[in-house]
Order: sequence, then C-alpha cells, then structure tokens
Amino acid sequence: MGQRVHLVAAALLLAILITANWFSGDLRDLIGYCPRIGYLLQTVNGVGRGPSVAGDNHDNRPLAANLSACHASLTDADRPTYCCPPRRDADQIVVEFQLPEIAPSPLRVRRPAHLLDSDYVAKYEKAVAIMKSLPSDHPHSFLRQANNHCLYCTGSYNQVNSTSLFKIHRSWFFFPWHRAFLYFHERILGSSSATTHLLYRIGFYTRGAFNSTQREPGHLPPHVADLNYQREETGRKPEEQMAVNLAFMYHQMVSGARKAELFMGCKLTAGAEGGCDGPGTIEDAPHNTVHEWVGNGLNPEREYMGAFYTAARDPAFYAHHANIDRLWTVWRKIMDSAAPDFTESSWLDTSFTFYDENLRFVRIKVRDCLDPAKLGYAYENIDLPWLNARPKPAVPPEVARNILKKKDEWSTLLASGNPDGQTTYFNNEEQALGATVRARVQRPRRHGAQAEKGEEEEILVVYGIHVLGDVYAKFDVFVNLVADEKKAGPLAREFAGTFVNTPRGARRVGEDRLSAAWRKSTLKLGISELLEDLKADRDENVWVSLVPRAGSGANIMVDGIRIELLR
Ligand SMILES: *[C@@H]1O[C@H](CO)[C@@H](O)[C@H](O)[C@H]1NC(C)=O
Ligand SMILES: *[C@@H]1O[C@H](CO)[C@@H](O)[C@H](O)[C@H]1NC(C)=O
Ligand SMILES: *[C@@H]1O[C@H](CO)[C@@H](O)[C@H](O)[C@H]1NC(C)=O
Ligand SMILES: [Cu+2]
Repeated sequence: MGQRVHLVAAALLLAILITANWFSGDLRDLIGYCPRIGYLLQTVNGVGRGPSVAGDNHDNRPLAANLSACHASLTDADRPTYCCPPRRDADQIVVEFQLPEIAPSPLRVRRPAHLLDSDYVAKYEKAVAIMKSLPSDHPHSFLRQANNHCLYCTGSYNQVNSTSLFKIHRSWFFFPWHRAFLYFHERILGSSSATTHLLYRIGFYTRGAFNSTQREPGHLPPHVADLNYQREETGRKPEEQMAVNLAFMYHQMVSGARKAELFMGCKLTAGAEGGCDGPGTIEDAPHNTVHEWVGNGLNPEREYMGAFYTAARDPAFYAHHANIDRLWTVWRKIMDSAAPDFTESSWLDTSFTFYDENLRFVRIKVRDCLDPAKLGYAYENIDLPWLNARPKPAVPPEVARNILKKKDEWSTLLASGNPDGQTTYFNNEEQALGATVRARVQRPRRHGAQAEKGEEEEILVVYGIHVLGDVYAKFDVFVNLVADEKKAGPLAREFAGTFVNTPRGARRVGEDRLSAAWRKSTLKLGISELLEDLKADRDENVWVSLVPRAGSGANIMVDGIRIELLR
C-alpha cells in the first residue's frame, strides 16, 4: 500500500518535472528543482490530514519546525519547489536566542528609504551587494536569506510531532515571524557595514541593489501604489489614489483593527486540528496587495514579489516588510497597549530558526520578538496622515436607511429557523459570489450595562470562505451600502474591509487539493466605529454586501455571515 503511494507519487512528480517549462530565463531554475525526490516521497506517505506521528494530540502546545523533515514544497500555483538548505538544519547545533539583559544602546534606527540622501542609501546598497556576492550555499547569501521565507511560507517543514506543515502566513504568526527574519537579516547586513540598518518603504524602490528585474513594468515609480490593489488598473490620478490609500489605511489600522485578533490574525495552533486561515487586516492589505502590485504580472505567479517562494528575492521585500513591522509598532501605540498581544503559550513559545551574523543557528521564540527596543532597533517616526483619514458615508445615513427599508427582497437570503437569530446562512448552502451577494444580518444583543460597550467590539464575520482551486480571489465587504458598489471603495465609510486570497498551496505534494476542507477561511472585520458613523449602532439589522472584485467571484464560495461581539 505504502509502496504504491510512493510509486504513484513518483510518477506524478516526474511527469511534472519533465513538463516543467513554464519559465524563461532566471525563473526556470526556481521551479521543479527537486534534487531529493527520495526524501520528498517520505513525506508523501503521510498525506492524510489525520495524526500519523505519535504525540499529534492537537493541544495548544507551541509550534516548532521539525528540522529533519525539510522537504520539497509547492509554490502558490502548485508547482513543486525546493528551498531547503544544502546542509541539513537538523545537523546544526541550535543556540537558544537570549534577549540582552539591558536593552542595546544606541538603537539601530530604521529610516524611511524615500526620505534619505544617496550617501545613506549607498551604504545599504553596498551591504546588499555583499550578500548577493556570496556563494549560494552560504547562509548569509542573498539567496539563502530569501529562502528563509520560502521555507516557512510554502510548507517546507513539518511541524514537530505532526505531519501538518509549518506555515506562518494568514495567522497570528505573520507579524512575529517576519520580525524575527528581518532582525537576523539586518544584523547580517550590519556585520558587513557598521552603519547599515534596514530601510522601510511602502511600495518599492528602484535603484541599485534595491532594483529587481522581476517587477510589474506598469507599476514602477512614479506610479502611486494601490494599497487595495485588485489586479485591475483603476486609472486614478495620483492624488485620488493617495486619498483612497489613506482612508484604506485608517480602516486597516484603526477602525477595523480594534482587537488583537483582528489585527494579528487567527490563532493557529499545532496539528491538523489547530489549522486556521484568517489573516489580520494588515496582512490582507496592504501586505498582500503590495506584494501583488510589485510582482511582475507577466510571470505565472507574479514572481518575484507576488509569490511566497520568490518574494524575498526582490530587495523591495525587506523594505516592504520593515514597513509592515513598523505598522505593528504603530498599531500598539494607537491601541495604547503595553500588554502582549496574546498571552497563550502556543503563541509566545512558538519558535523559528535563523542563522545570525556569526553563523550560529539560533532558535528564537515569539515572546522574544515583542519589543523592538529589546531587540535593539526602532523606527524613525514619520507623520501618520491616515490617522486623520476617517472616511465619510457615501450616502447620508438617513437617506440610506429609507432606501434600504424598501429593499425587502434583499432579505430573501436571510435564514429562518436559526434560534439565536444571529447567523445568516445562505439557505444552508454555500453561496457563490458570481455577483454581489447582499444579506440582512441580525446584530447580537449586548448583555449587561452600556458601560461595557467600550470594551466589546462588534465584528462582522464572513465564514466558510472557500476559494475553488485556491486561485487569486478578492471581495470587498460593505455595510448598509446603497451607492454604486462598482465604484464604492475605502473612501466610503460603508466599506468594512476586504478579503484577498493569495493562493497558498496549503497541502503536500500529492495531496488532493479539494479534500483540504479545513482550509476554509474566516474573515473578521471590526465594525463598531463604522456602525456609529453610519448611525446604525441602534439598529437591529444591518445590510451586508459582499462585492467580488477582479472577476474572481465565481470561484469564491461563502457559507454565511454573522455578527459577533469580541471582548
Ligand atoms: C514532541 O513529542 C515529544 C515526545 O512526546 C515531547 O517530548 C516533545 O516535547 C514534543 N515537542 C513539542 C515541540 O511539542
Ligand atoms: C521529524 O521528521 C522525521 C522525518 O519525517 C520523523 O521521522 C520524526 O519523527 C519527526 N520528529 C518529530 C519530533 O516530529
Ligand atoms: C531598475 O530596473 C528597471 C527594470 O529592469 C530598469 O528599467 C531601471 O533602469 C533600473 N534602474 C536602475 C537604477 O538600475
Ligand atoms: Cu510579505
């Protein structure tokens, strides 16, 4: 039986490898390069989602990579790729990371790339050039650095004590993993040039070592990045685009992200049972959308930036992620939070491994990544123009309410027979988003005194999202929208958020993609402030519109919508 699985998988893999001619030039060697087929097949044996390694008991223990199980993995478009290091990680001596007792001083200040003079940037470029000149098996080489992202993002490692893959995107590990990765990357850059700190930048940067051959030509500067990019050119003028970007950032950073889970992502825990798919606001966009915007649309997976397995080969990756990391620090400041974002050991004690500047193989835990000052760096403060970009209703709320009252036919999708009355099922069936779907959704009753209101966030939950074929897909969510949904966007207060599916091939080589039912996603959007601004915070129901974008709706299935209170 096991033998047969091996043979079938081997045949499949060979067929894939032989027909591996999707690429031209320097992309060709990235794909289908799989020198350890025998090794890969060991993992194909455990394709099932059930436990097959002793101890896979689905509790809330922290995650770690099984370093002796690095194997070929799949790109977002399901092509086998291989980014394991040439020498097995498992044979390296692992050093436990130690935060310094006293915070290092002075702090390395990460500065905004677009505001710096050429001399300053030249130092950074030189350090990157040194990395690029190292042989590709050196842990400090640019390629090996980039492959760190490939390892943890395409599922090259199994989780320890489990056959589940260890992937750090689309969950609460997104921010801490990237912080740890950048931390070691910056220390390596700095070791070759004493004054080099990471630079940050929204969008990307084209000069010298920042440049990349794999970018979307139509999006090079001076085009203003579309932070809510949906694979369609909007034709907006620069100042219009900037206004949309600011309103969008207000939503993603402030009104839509008032709870840690909304900002950070869902609580992924160990094993198949612990799987979840629910990125936080910033990971969804601008993080995903800028990856998409920068990557070259002529490449099959928008490589480099548009695909997990190649993203970090573009030097813009580090500037983009330094900016995303900065937003984490800004968000904590806005939310006035001194407490850790989460207190579960399954988060705090989850660990990752990286090579440091002294070539030690270091294991760092999430709990060590929470305070940039303790890690010895800080961000230069810049203005936050989006803080004042609170959007306004597209249609005056009183007018909208009258129109909505007349649209009784919208409520045909409302389920009956649900005792708590708080869930809108679409007639208990998955609903395809071939066109806009609207539903009237009941709000939960608040318990206890009004005084508690401040602590509870009302969240709109779109659950059971399932993208057929795991292809690129996007939809926007609006509340009480009566304006034209084709044109409405983040500038309207009715905009509640967006869902972006970047394909993630979240299965093993050989596993049937359609069987992976646990990959259904949940989108959670904070709407308390939005409801106040739409004068709907005393209403029993709201009308929710799911608006598919970029012609991707026919692939998106949704189980339902509900509103919950999150403490
Ligand atoms: C893996 O399982 C072994 C044996 O049950 C246990 O000692 C170890 O702590 C586990 N490791 C993790 C990270 O859960
Ligand atoms: C790590 O992976 C290897 C190879 O698949 C497996 O034999 C071993 O049991 C795993 N160890 C743990 C602790 O999960
Ligand atoms: C950066 O790359 C783009 C695209 O290949 C090219 O057009 C441009 O000239 C490059 N700029 C620099 C400064 O190297
Ligand atoms: Cu990224």
